[in-house]
Formats: sequence, C-alpha cells, structure tokens
Amino acid sequence: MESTNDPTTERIAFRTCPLCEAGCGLELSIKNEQVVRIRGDKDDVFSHGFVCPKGTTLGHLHSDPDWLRQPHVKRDGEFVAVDWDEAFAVIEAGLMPVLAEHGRDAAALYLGNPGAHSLAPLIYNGQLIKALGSRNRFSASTVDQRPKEISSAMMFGSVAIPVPDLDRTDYLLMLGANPYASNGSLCTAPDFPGRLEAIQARGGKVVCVDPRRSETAAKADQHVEIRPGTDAHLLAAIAHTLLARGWADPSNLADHCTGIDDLEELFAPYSPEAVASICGIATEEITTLARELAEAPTAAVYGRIGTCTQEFGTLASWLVDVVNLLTGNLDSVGGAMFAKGAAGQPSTKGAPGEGRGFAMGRVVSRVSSSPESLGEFSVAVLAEEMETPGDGQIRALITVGGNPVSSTPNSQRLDAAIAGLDFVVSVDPYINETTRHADVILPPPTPLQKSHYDVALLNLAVRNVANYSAPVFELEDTQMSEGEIMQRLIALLSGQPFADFDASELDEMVTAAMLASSARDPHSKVADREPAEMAEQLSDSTGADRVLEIMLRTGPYGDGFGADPDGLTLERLVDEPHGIDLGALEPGRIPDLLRTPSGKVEVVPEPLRADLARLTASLERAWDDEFVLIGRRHVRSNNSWMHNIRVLTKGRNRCTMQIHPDDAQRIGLGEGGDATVTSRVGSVTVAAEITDGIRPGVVSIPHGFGQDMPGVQLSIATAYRGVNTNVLTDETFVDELSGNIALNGVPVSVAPA
Ligand SMILES: Nc1nc2c(c(=O)[nH]1)N[C@H]1C(S)=C(S)[C@@H](COP(=O)(O)OP(=O)(O)OC[C@H]3O[C@@H](n4cnc5c(=O)[nH]c(N)nc54)[C@H](O)[C@@H]3O)O[C@H]1N2
Ligand SMILES: Nc1nc2c(c(=O)[nH]1)N[C@H]1C(S)=C(S)[C@@H](COP(=O)(O)OP(=O)(O)OC[C@H]3O[C@@H](n4cnc5c(=O)[nH]c(N)nc54)[C@H](O)[C@@H]3O)O[C@H]1N2
Ligand code: SF4
Ligand SMILES: [Mo]
Repeated sequence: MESTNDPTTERIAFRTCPLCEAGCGLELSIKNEQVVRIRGDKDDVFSHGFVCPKGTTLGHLHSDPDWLRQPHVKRDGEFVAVDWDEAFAVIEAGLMPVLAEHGRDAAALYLGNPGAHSLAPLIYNGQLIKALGSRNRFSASTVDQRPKEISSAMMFGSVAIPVPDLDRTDYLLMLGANPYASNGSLCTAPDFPGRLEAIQARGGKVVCVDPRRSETAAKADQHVEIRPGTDAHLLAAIAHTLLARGWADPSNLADHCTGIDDLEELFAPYSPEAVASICGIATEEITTLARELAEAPTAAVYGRIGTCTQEFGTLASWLVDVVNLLTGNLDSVGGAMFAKGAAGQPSTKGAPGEGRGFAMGRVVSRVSSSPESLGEFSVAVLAEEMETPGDGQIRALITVGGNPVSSTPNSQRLDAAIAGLDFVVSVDPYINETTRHADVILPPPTPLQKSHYDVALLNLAVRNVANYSAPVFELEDTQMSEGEIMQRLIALLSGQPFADFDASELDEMVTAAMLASSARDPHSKVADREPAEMAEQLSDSTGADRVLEIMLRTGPYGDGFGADPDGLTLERLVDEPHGIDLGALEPGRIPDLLRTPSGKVEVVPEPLRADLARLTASLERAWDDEFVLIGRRHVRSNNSWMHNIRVLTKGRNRCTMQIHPDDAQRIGLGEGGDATVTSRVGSVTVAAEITDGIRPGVVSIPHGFGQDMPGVQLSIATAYRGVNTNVLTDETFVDELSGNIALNGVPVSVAPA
C-alpha cells in the first residue's frame, strides 16, 4: 500500500476480493478515506486484472449504512447500540446460565459461508468450537460441499479435493457448475470464464451438464441437458462404458490404488441404455462422452453444487474422481490435480502417504440419528433439535457469518424454532432474516478493514499462489476486529472472568501451542526445534495474522524459521501486494498426500459401495414428477447478503421462476405472470420467466432472496421483489449418505397464482 498523510491525495491500495472463491486481486483508489474506484489489479499474479461486478462494489459495502459499526443488543424487542463491554456482559448474563443449567449441548453453533473467506473465522472457528464444547455444531457446508469433502476424505484419507487443471486440460466435462455466474467453486480460478475460453481457443472442448442452458452451458461446445439429480447415473454409465469397452487406463496410479478391479462389476448395471431415459440423455451421447474423455490427450471431470446438493450427492462427487482415475487423468497434468497451498493444507502435514483415514457417523443426532461428519450434524436436523424437548435440546444459538433462516431448507420452520430459543448471539454485520432473532449482534469490521489471506480457498486453486492483503482502512472507535470478537467469545465460553481478557496473553498462548506442536511433528521442517527460539523470530503480527504467520513459515514453502532462508514468511508476502506465484500444480502428489491407513487410494470406500444400492434401486423408479425445482446464481448476487448494494440489485428482477414454454402453456402461465409453487413444506408466489433455456419439467428459482421479513433492517434488500426459495426446499430430502440437503430436484407443483 502506498501511504500518504494527506487524505485528499489519492492513494492506491491492493487487496484480494473476499466475496467469492475466485479471490481476485483488486486495485483500490482512495481519496478522503473513501473508495473512489475499484478495478482489477492487472499485476495480480493469479487474476491478472479480472474483476466481476461484485468486486467493484466493495466500497459500497464498506460504506453501507446498514452495516453495523457497533454491537447491538435487543431491549423490549428493539435493537439498541451498546459498547463492547456491555454486549459481552449481556452474553455472559444471558448465555452462560443456559449452559450452566442445561449443559453445553444446549447451545448450537452455526458457521456460515463468509467464514471460509475471512481470516479470523478461518483461524478461530476451531477454538470457538472447542470452547463451546457442544456436539450441536452446524454449518453451511451441509447445504453445499459436504458430499465432496466426504467422498474425497474416504478416497484419499483427508479432505484433499482435486481440481480440474483448467489451464492445461484439453477437455473439460463440468456438471452442476455455472462459473460464468459463480466464478467457480471448489476450484479457485480467477477469471474462470476466461480460462474456459482459453481451453476452446487452444482447440480443446468444454462440455457442460446442466438442466438449464446456463451462461456456461451457452458458451460451452456442448450442453447436455440432464434431468436434475441424475449425475451419478450419468457418471456411472460413463465409468461402465470406459470399462466395458476397454477404454479405461488408470495405469498412472494403479500401484497406489486399491479396489480398481471391483469397478467393472459394480457399474455393470449402469449401461448407457439403462440410464439414458432416467438422465434424459441419448445412449449415443453418453457413449460419446466416455470415448471423448478417454481419447482426449488430457481431460478433467469437474462437478460442483448441482452435483453435491442433490439426492445422490456423495455418489456423484465420488464418481467424478472415479472417472478421472479411469481415464488416467487423476493427479496428472491437464487432469484433476491437487493444489498445495502455502498454509492450512492437511495433506502436507504429518507423515507422507499414511494416516488414520476418515470416519464419519461417530455420533448421531439426538432426535433422528442423523450422522455427524467432520464434527458437524446436517442442518437438516437443526430445527428439530431446537423443537424437541428433552435432554440435549438446543436452547441457544451462536451464528458466525451465517444466515440459516435464508440459506437452509424449510426456512419457515427453522425461523420459528430460532424465535423460540432462550438466547441467540450473532457475529454478523447485518440485521437480517436470522440475526433479527439475536439477543446480541457482534458486528465485524467491513472487508476493507481486515487483513485477508485465503487459507481455505488457496488449497483448491488451479495454481499454487499465496496472497496477503493488509487492511485498507482503520477501525472506527466503535468497532472491534473480527479476531478479537472471536477471541473474546472464546474466552467467555471458556469461563475466563471477563475483566481478565488480554488479547496479547491469548496470542502468546496460541503461539506457544502452535510452535510446540510443529516442533513435535517429526515430519515438520521445524521438527525438534525450540519453540521459544522460533517465537523470537516472529514479526510483530498479532491475532489471526500471527497464527497465519506460523502456518506460512512452517508450511510447505515456509522459511521454517530460518531453516530455509529463501522460504516464505508473512513479511515477504506483505511486501508483495500482487501475490507470489508458487507455480503450476504438480502431478504425482499421490501417494505422498494420502492419509489412508492402507497408504493407497481407496477407490471403492465401503460406505459408497453400500450407497450404490440406493442408486441401483433408483434405476427402477418412475422418475415422473410433474415438476422439480432447482436453483441458480446470478453474477450480481452473493448468497443472501449482497442485495443491499444498490448497484448490484438495480435492473430487471432476477428472482424469477424459470419455466419451459411448453410447461407454461400447458398450465396456463404467461410471461411475468405470478406462479404459485408448492412443495411438501411450503409455498411461494413468484414471477414466471418463460424460457426454452430450461428442461421441460424443471423450474428454477435462485436462492438468497426474500429479505422482506419483519424486523430485517436492510433498506435496499427488503425493497427488492424476491422470495425465499428455501421455503420450498425440504429438510427431509437429503443425500442419505452425507446428510447433505438435496436443494436440487425437489418435487413441486406449479400453478398460475
Ligand atoms: N455470483 C455469485 N457467485 C457465487 C455465489 C453467489 O451466490 N453468487 N455463491 C458462491 C457459493 S457459496 C458457491 S457454493 C458457489 C457455487 O458455484 P456453482 O457450483 O458454479 O453454482 P451455480 O452458479 O449455482 O451453478 C450450479 C448449476 O447447477 C445446475 N444444476 C442444478 N441442479 C442440477 C443437477 O441435478 N445436475 C446438474 N448437472 N446441474 C444442476 C444449475 O442449473 C446451475 O446452473 O458459487 C459461489 N459464487
Ligand atoms: N436453495 C438454495 N439454498 C442454498 C444454496 C443453493 O444453491 N440453493 N446454496 C447454499 C450454499 S452453497 C451456501 S454456501 C449457503 C450459504 O449459507 P450462509 O452462510 O448461512 O448464508 P449467507 O447468505 O452466505 O450469509 C452470510 C452471513 O454472513 C454475514 N457476513 C457477511 N460478511 C461477513 C463477515 O465478514 N464476517 C461475519 N462474521 N459475517 C459476515 C452476512 O450478513 C450473512 O448474515 O447457502 C446455501 N443455500
Ligand atoms: S469474481 Fe469473486 S473474487 Fe473476483 S471480483 Fe468477483 S466477487 Fe470478487
Ligand atoms: Mo457455497
């Protein structure tokens, strides 16, 4: 950052955009402490100047009058602004007695999506979980990527998710992803659209499997208009074809795999003929996809939200990697590869090529025995755990950057359940659908007031890069850093007397613990070193930055506290505001990255073998729902929380129900006419958008709208015409193996309102 003391002189600052997974570099022009312009940072080592409409609005977000700048507590049903000491005192007085009387499980924690994009939650959520000590932990992951995490962890032993090698592949088969709108997910690739066009420009092919002609499908070389929820069938048929025709060649990994030989028999029932009418895809088209994947010099299959948030989500996620393996493209240049982030990558810790593997369902939920995975229960059971009396009933809720009332299924039920709780705390900047129920809201500073490093997303990137951003603006007097908010919450939950809170003492404790644990790890580059000697070498970083510094220095590119003087440090990153390029993804990460007990890729994990029976049974199903509901995203939205930015919401209504002309005509629905959509759990009335860009029998409504609930204080968002599609999604319609919600393929009826 160029600094000047005269605020009227324009200054330039660089930072990573935290809004979506692309992590674009931004160049901000600032005058009089206001953002006057944001554009893409053309020198960013990864995004090279790309920016989307959302990224340019960070200044608007920063100055949004509805973004809370100090804590709020509810008094007589109204929110009033208070200072931080008072806010924490109210939490102490309101929450701690609930825990004392009913036990720690009486409080639930819900961690939302911005926690994957914000350094403090990334660093402190784990400690918050420990300090709370409740089994009732939930997150947005079970309305998102949990199936992929599970299938990867079962195959590779830790949550190491392969990403398509976009910049080198010759053939990309993408299912249930629309990066022209989303800018990519579980695949960090700024300017994802440009990278797709580059595949085409170098003579490669892009195939998009989607029930809608999404922006991505429209640009692809081929659009496969699949029936929602049948990606696992399609992929199993592709695997079947590769094996039956002798096109499979997994020889690059054969020595490191166990179970490959079982695949042919397992997929025997899935001939293209057997699945064609289920998927709504011609037999020859399926065979051709298999042949093209096998013949392409390099090819990658990539599945995203449409393949996860559906009935067979874990199977579909697993099959993506099975097909990549069978075509010889797993862990291979141009195929599906593993990123090696500079910090926070589980597969670079511990002994290479061995581990304890992955287990789930170690505990089950109290009311309906839903299995835990990665330490959490599915949000499917959040409402019932609040409603059902008895030992272990949830009576209090802590949300950190989450809006479950908008984002999770059967919203109206969860809304009512949260309204009945004894105490709610939200670490959140807005008074929205969920936080309107809070007794205390602890608002974090705006993105431009925080430091940033993508601990999670850079481990899913199509290049190895590291990029740190310093805060652009200082905190106002009434604000507290998100890290300190979380540290104070952690201290309070740990029973530390409030007056004794000392952030620097906490930093020392965390530092000592981290350094000691690295020194104890015989595979770490600081094995057997003296923690105190390393601590002396630390910069003056504090809080989350301090933790990041240790992660970077002990990480795969780190300086190891002097062991490798050319290695990465936080200070080096601070000096490179455009980021540091650490090179293209490396092939041959297997077997070292494996953490399975066998030391091999578990090609057919037992739970997936068992779940295949469910898929096989579905081959006999009628598949004749009148209508099924799916979602979609628009480039100007960001889940439920960016509709308060006027420049993003102006223009045409984007919260419409897309429906095919034949369907609209049959039920007597005109363009723009109101349609009533009804599912098992709820009903909404929404404007129809008639388009032949959607499969007959399918309707699509985007999520994240409907901010007009009483008590919401989002002046622009509440005025927007829109409905909450999660009033329709159904908490009992899940991917059974993972418990992940099937947000797509929900049976609904549609009629003119
Ligand atoms: N602009 C914008 N960007 C975002 C977000 C946002 O809200 N707005 N959210 C961010 C988040 S949290 C995430 S997780 C990512 C998600 O990123 P993506 O996975 O790219 O999500 P979508 O853009 O919703 O695209 C999903 C596509 O799947 C299709 N689909 C639905 N059901 C099925 C099915 O059964 N099978 C197949 N094959 N396709 C199906 C839909 O029609 C849609 O086109 O986006 C991130 N980026
Ligand atoms: N029907 C349907 N539903 C869906 C989806 C879908 O495709 N279809 N997609 C699902 C997906 S992929 C996801 S990830 C979830 C998202 O689910 P959630 O994470 O529950 O919801 P978000 O809309 O992302 O809300 C984020 C919350 O964080 C707050 N916030 C914003 N920035 C910050 C910050 O810096 N710090 C803190 N502490 N808080 C902040 C916002 O005010 C908001 O309350 O939604 C899911 N819901
Ligand atoms: S694509 Fe994502 S990261 Fe890039 S500018 Fe847009 S919102 Fe920000
Ligand atoms: Mo997500």
